[in-house]
This record gives sequence, C-alpha cells and structure tokens, in this order.
Amino acid sequence: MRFDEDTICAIATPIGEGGIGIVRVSGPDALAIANKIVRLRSARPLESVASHTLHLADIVFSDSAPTGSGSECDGQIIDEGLVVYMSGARSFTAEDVVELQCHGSGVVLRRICEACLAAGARLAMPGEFTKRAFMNGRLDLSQAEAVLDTIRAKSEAGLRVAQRHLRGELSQHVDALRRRLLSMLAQVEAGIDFVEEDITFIGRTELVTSLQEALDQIQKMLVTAKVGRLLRDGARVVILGRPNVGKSSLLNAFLKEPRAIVTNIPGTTRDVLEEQVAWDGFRLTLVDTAGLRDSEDVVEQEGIRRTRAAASEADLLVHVMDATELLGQPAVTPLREDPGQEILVVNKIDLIDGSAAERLVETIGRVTGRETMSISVRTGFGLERLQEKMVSRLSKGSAESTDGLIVSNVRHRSALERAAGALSEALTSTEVNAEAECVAVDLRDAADALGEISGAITTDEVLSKIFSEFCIGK
Ligand SMILES: Nc1nc2c(ncn2[C@@H]2O[C@H](COP(=O)(O)OP(=O)(O)OP(=O)(O)O)[C@@H](O)[C@H]2O)c(=O)[nH]1
Ligand SMILES: [Mg+2]
Repeated sequence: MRFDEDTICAIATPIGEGGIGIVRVSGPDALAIANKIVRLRSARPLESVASHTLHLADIVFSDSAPTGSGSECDGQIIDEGLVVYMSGARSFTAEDVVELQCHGSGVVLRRICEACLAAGARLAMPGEFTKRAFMNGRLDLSQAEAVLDTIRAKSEAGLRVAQRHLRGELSQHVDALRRRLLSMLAQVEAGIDFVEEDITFIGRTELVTSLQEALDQIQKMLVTAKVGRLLRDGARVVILGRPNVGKSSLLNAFLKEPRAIVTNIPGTTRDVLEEQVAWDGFRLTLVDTAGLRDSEDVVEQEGIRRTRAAASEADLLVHVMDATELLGQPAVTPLREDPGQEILVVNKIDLIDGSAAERLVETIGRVTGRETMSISVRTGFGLERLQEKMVSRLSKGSAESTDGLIVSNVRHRSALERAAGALSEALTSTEVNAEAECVAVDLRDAADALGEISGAITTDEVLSKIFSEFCIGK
C-alpha cells in the first residue's frame, strides 16, 4: 500500500551556484506534472519516452495549466535542461520519478520548483523521498540512515562504513539474529502451551547455549560502536599541559599554519581553539587549550576551566610537557585513568642532551605507565611518529573490525544494548529455572529491539525523528 498519494517535489542539489542543479518530482502524478512544464526538443510527449533515458528539453512555467498534451503547453521558458523519467518499478522511491536537470542557479531551481507546485505538486518535507523509499520497501530503516551517513560522511573511513550499511549488510546480519531469537521464542512459547502434556520443545541447556551465542554476537557488534562513532563523527584530540610547553606550537605544526598565537610568555593561550584535519582518511578535531596552572587571573581561570571541560570530552589527550622543566624533577601525573586515552609527549627535546632525553622518556614511561614520546616542534623531530601514533590509537580495533560490520549509529547502538540487556535477563531466568513465560517476555523484547534497527518494528515518532534530520530533496 502506498503511504502517501500526493506527488512531491524539491530542489535536490545544494543552494548556491553550481554547474547543474536538479529538481526532483516523485509520486503518482510525477509524469503528468512534469508533462505540463517540460517541452522535449524532440517534440515527443514525455509519456512516450523510455524509463531511465535522458532527454533535452525546455522547462517552462505554464501559467494556465493546459489540459491534454503538456508538450504543447505555452509558457515562459525558465531554462533548458535534461529530463529523465524513472518508472516506479525501478526508481529510488519506488514511485514514478521525474528529475529535471538544469543549470545550477538558485533562481532557475526555485522557478522550476514553483512551476511544479503550480502544476499540482506539493513541496517535499525533509527526507521525504527517502522516507517514501522506506515506506515502499525499497530500503529498510538502517539503509535509509546510511543514505544520510553517506551524504554526511566526513572521512573515507566513515564513507566505507556508510556504504556497507547502505548495501544492507548490517540489516541482514541483525535480521538473521532476530529470526533466530524468534524461533527460540516460538519453541519456548510452544513449551508453555503444552506444559500440561509435559512436552518440552527446547531443553534448558540447549536454550542457554543458544541465548549465550546470540548475546555474544550482539556484544561483538557493540564493541565496534566506539570506533564506529569515531569513523562517523571524527575524533576529538585535546592538546593540554602546563603553560609554555609548546601546545600551540604543536597545533600549528600539525596544521602547517600559524593558527594559534605562540609566544614565550606562559599563559598565552586563553581560549579553546579547534581545527580539523584529515589524516589517513580519519577526521580529527585538534583542540589547543590554555596551559594548566594555578592562576589569579580571572580570564586565565576561565580559560583553564574551559580546558578541563574540553579534556573531559576528548577521545584522546595529547599531554605535552617541557623537557627542560622535567630534567630537574621528572614528576608527571597522568590526566586520564585509561592509558589508551593519553599520550605523554616530551617537547623541546632539542634543548637537552640526547642521552639525557632518552633516559627521561624511559623514566617517565616507566613511572606513569603511559606511552611517552619525545618531540621537538622546533626541529620537527618526532612529529610524524606522534601523528601516526595518534591515528593508530584512535583507530585501534578498526583494522580488525573494518572487515566485520561496524555499528556507527547511536540509535542502532541503543537498540543493540537493549537487546543485550533483555537477552541476559532471559539467560538468567533460564539458568535459574524460572517460568518459561518470563523467558518468553525477555526474548520478545530482545527480538523487538533488534527489529527496530531495520525498521521492522517502529513507531511514527521514531520515523519522523530520523527523517527530519535529512535535507529537503533527499
Ligand atoms: N626550543 C624549543 N622551543 C619551543 C618548542 N616548541 C615550542 N617552543 C617555544 O616555547 C614557547 C611557548 O610555546 P607555545 O606554543 O606558545 O606554548 P603553549 O603551551 O601553547 O603555552 P600557553 O599557551 O602559554 O599555555 C614559544 O617561545 C615557542 O617558540 C621546541 O620544540 N623547542
Ligand atoms: Mg598556547
């Protein structure tokens, strides 16, 4: 059943000047509407052209919507362009679609859109084309989300994840798991129905094994969620340390431009500065901060407060220190509990003797249990190695998991977490010989949570939320 009977139109390309721009029309009247505003140069009526073929045409604004063959309509020519009709059998929305490709001018595109509206179309809502594709069964929900992830991909790695989801690999995996849960549920429920006759359809031990297997699979997917988020949204790397150690110099070196002010006065940086870089297909936001120290200065105090706030949101801390300061007292307090989230960096290594530097780095590493590296922003020593280390820290786990599926979407992660929660409940109930009904309820919850990922189980509220994030025209 069609979820909507009206025909929608929208500008599908970004606003602004461009080589070409596209207006999309989709719905049962797409052809009839386009017919009113398109005059093919071949003088053929649009209805007569083969699906998925391009045709040169004048696109006109017809004030008096003509009846009969639109190809003969009068009206003011808006632009010339290429028109393609895609029949519902093979279109993105699974409805009849006409795309009008013209010159990429905001004026032209708006005018064409107005012409479509005058001819009977309605302006599409954000994501409505993709929503129709979902409603008409062309895509499942996780694939529809992958369309958005593709449009928004910030890095090649993020794009690769989105593309795998778009091809439906995630849903296939999750659906297979859901079918297994449903079949377990059927057996548990059958056991409930026949309890009087003392027939068991599935043994407790067998059920425990199956539940445990399913739970393991979900947990494996959840492990990929962290790296999935980094691939999708990029990672935040916060550079911090005491004043004057060379934090801003390091940021500038990474950016290859003098973005932050560098002076030999401690307390130069007062504010949090951030810039983005793409390293090895990864998107990183590098954040420079105010040096940490006790200060009476109100402005500096606020800067330090912001530094701490930035640090708490970091995926990775680059904790910079000054080699000359450390020589006297190599006391270093790590800032993060998790050693994986902090790299200790001894800067200004050019100012101390080579063997002293080696000993210093070794001592700090041993005492703190944190990976410690020496660099000199001044000479460039160690910068490349630091950069490689940062990327490998952030992508840890992705090398092995890129071959498997990566969960990159918060909604998917939360559904998987709920499924895992319900499954562990089911597992506990089974192990303690609880009523089969209890097991059944949890199994049902787990299967439903998995069903939310592909949209087999969904609510209007969830759908509106997902599609409202799309742009108009997609
Ligand atoms: N010799 C030497 N000097 C450096 C190196 N890196 C930075 N400096 C100098 O150290 C001083 C402080 O550098 P900044 O980058 O401003 O230090 P910061 O950590 O951002 O300082 P605040 O913003 O005050 O917290 C400047 O004079 C830099 O030129 C280095 O590798 N070797
Ligand atoms: Mg600074």
